[in-house]
Amino acid sequence: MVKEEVVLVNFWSSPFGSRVKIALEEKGIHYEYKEEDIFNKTSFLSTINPIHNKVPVLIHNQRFICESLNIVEYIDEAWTDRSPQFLPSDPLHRSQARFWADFIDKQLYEASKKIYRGKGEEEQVNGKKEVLRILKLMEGELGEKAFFGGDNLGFVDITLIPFYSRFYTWETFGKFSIEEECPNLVAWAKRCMQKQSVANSLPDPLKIYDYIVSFDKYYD
Ligand code: GSH
Repeated sequence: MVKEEVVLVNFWSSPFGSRVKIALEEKGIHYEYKEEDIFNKTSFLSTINPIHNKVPVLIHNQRFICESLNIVEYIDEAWTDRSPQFLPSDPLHRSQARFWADFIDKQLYEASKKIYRGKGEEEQVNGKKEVLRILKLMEGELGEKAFFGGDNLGFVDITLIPFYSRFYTWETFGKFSIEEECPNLVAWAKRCMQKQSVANSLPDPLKIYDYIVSFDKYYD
């Protein structure tokens, strides 16, 4: 059997890259990890992701797949014989999972940046309000389920959980407690962290905090 080439090109702090790591680990796919310094990008990155020039990028047998959610879907489909399936088979449930993943993707990161990069108190307070609104909506969507995917980690879980390692930074900058505001969501996050795939893929929250305070570029 010919050995498959699976390489993840990523930057250690990236919540987007963590999604890909979780997906690969959940399916038990062996991969090589290549760190790309996003402050000093290689020309290789522009070859494998010419449109966005960002990480993560997955290389699978010399094909380049970009954009984290697109990569997670690719992994689900390219290794469809491996469980678990991240997206449900029912078209309605599939579209709902994609809807929530898209919602998180479009809103959470941008809102959270205002908490630690906001210019002035007003923007910071707005960022905090927006983050809590999003997290509360997600808590409502989770309801009584163990995971967004039901009994197993699914597409929405993989999309959202990487941000858990940023909760400490948001809370410290914003002076609030996510656990007080969204206890069920934090219980869900702790449940996710019990999975090896998640625990192995998320950066240390204190390291993220130190990293974010250590520079003022609009990068993270
Ligand atoms: N929508 C992209 C995804 O989901 O993969 C976002 C990727 C992204 O923003 N990556 C950051 C990056 O490569 C690292 S967290 N930044 C470098 C840059 O913006 O030039």
